Amino acid sequence: MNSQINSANQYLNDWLKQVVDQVQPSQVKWCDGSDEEYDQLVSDMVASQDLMPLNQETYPNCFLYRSHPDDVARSEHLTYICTKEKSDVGDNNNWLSSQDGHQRVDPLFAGSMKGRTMYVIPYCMGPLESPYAQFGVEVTDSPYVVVNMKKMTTMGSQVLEKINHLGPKFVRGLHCTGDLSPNRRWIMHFPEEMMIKSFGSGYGGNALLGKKCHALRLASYQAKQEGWLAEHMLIVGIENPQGEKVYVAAAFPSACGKTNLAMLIPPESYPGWKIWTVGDDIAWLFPGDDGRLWAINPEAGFFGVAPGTSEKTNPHAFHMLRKNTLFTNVGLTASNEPWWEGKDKSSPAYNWRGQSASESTNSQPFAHPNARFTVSCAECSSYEQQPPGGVPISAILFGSRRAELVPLVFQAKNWLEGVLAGAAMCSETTAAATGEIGVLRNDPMAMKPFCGYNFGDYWAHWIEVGKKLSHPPQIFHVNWFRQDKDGQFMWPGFGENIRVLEWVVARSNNRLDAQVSPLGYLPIGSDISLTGLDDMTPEELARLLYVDGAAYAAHLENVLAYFKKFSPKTPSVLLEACQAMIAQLKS
Ligand code: GTP
Ligand code: SPV
Ligand code: MN
Repeated sequence: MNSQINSANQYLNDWLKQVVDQVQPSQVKWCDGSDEEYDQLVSDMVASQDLMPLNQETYPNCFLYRSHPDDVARSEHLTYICTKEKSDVGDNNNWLSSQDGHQRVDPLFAGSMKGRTMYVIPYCMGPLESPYAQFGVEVTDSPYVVVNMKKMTTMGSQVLEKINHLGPKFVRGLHCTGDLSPNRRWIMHFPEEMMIKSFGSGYGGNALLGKKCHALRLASYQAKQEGWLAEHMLIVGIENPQGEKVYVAAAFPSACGKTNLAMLIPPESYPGWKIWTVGDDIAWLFPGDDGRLWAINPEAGFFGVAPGTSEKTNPHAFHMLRKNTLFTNVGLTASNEPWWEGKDKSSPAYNWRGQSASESTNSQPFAHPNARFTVSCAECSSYEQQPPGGVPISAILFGSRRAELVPLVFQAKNWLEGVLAGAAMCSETTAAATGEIGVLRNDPMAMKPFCGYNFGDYWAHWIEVGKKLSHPPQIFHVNWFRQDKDGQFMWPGFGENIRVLEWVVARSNNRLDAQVSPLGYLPIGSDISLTGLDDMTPEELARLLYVDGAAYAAHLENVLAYFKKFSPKTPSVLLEACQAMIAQLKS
């Protein structure tokens, strides 16, 4: 077996030989990333009934994967960052010493691929020719992981060619499916060793190691050392009717609207406006020599939430899903088409576990709430091929899912108050992670599950990055999810979010006045256009923009207590900015 470990990178060979000795696969397969390889894996998985072909007339080259019912979302409580010092990692993460981390998982990997094929996936995060690209090798026994990585990253022979010349500078990711018991599941990160060991889950963020494990947890750690940021952000280009385009990055927690905003189609009342999709989940942000902040999307595909995706809410996504798409945990119609809540007028015949409508319990959704689609960026009609050097960011949005309190939009007065707005984010939990849904928790910068180091150091790093920018992006906070007394969303959201983006762009270009408030700048009511939004009155808009000073101050008191948990690492300027804002809100 070891004779097959013959790359031109000795560091890679040494690690792979160790892995082979540990997991004892029956064969090793180097993934070349070709379409033929993908097709072969898909047909093997269809033969073994791990994948199900969907209706090939209406959904050509689309397949359904049903995961184990206990393996449907990220497992945050089983996710660890392992370092020498606990204080490097902070209370925002589960920590083990590196030694203990290895000791906990290594016995599970022993002999874990006996009788199975070990796939070696050389992958690249970011455009292959980008100076910002980062490389990794994922070893897995899951063909589902291989076919997903093919869509989500650049992978295969051309990447190995690059890794051959990298020496030790690539991430080593070891993944094994195991028996999928949550009792034998760990997602361990070793940032000091550029290593990930993931055992016992086949699900997206736990198993596609290029995504959250590498491009956020390890990358954020590396970015701190090197002076850049790895963030849970979408990237869009916003083009106005005059043809001017600005780029915006936005951090919303999982299942809080990144994919939807990234593919927004403006309503008819916004002729000439167009949104270009650069990325929908992760952004790497670099201070440029010109004092601006430059962004790349390290991913090559979308791993998006299916429920709620419709012709009306997200037409770009709805159409790109009609071919070449892998679906995970959606329901099925009688004609073998994928089905999810909020899709269209069709009815489901089977739920995500394959039970027929009569067998499935009433009131249970037919698609799992975290059912996903995997599709290459190239399939999206609004996708903009990114330049290797990235795109310049004019505005950053932080957004949370808040039924109450948080206004539709406000603009921070400066970088520091923008960092405060991001760090103060609280959001209701969603089905993207296992655990209770709808629980309000602190989720600074939408990075609670993804920051690979101590939040105190992270906020300090954000402040430092701002100091390098002579032309920093303006920072905004948005909330699409405010509800009225009857629990209805007050803001129509989706395509109508362009109305807020229009204000964001105008403010970023210094083209519009605003009201000054303790929170920052608020729109003058009529500056958020309601043209064509027939069922919304200016009074309703005013309610969406209303800030209850006392209640907001109380929220920030809680935030302040949260910040202090990370002291002495929490920057004192952040604490002071928070205290000053509380005082202003109260007066
Ligand atoms: P992850 O992939 O988990 O990081 O999620 P995401 O942030 O990309 O969220 P996504 O865009 O997939 O949206 C998640 C859910 O929120 C879907 O069910 C959407 O239909 C819903 N949603 C997205 N945008 C809006 C909006 O503007 N208003 C409302 N009410 N719901 C929205
Ligand atoms: C998220 O949960 O934020 C996702 C899906 O984008 S996963 O890849 O599982 O992290
Ligand atoms: Mn995400």
